[in-house]
Amino acid sequence: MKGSARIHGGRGVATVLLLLGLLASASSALAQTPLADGQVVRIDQSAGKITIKHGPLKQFDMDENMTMVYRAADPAMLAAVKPGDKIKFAPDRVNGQFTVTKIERAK
Ligand SMILES: [Cu+2]
Repeated sequence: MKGSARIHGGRGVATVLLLLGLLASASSALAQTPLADGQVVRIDQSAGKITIKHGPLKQFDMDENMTMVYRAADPAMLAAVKPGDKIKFAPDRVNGQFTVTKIERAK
């Protein structure tokens, strides 16, 4: 039938998985920002702050490479990384403060 949305083979499966993934991330408020690449410069665990060197983050009008301090949404997550580590992190703005809501070591 003309105009019907027929799903073909593997591509259709990939599309469905992609949609499921989008739905899953949409349901989690913290997953709205994609993970950015960065490198840990400094960690101040007692203050719950981490200094990260990272590339442009257009969503925050950061147009070039920079090194800046982020608040950790949960100071405990700073224990998983150390200065020099390459990381993937989720930057967000919480109450006007740049905040990292997720950090993982880049593989
Ligand atoms: Cu920045």
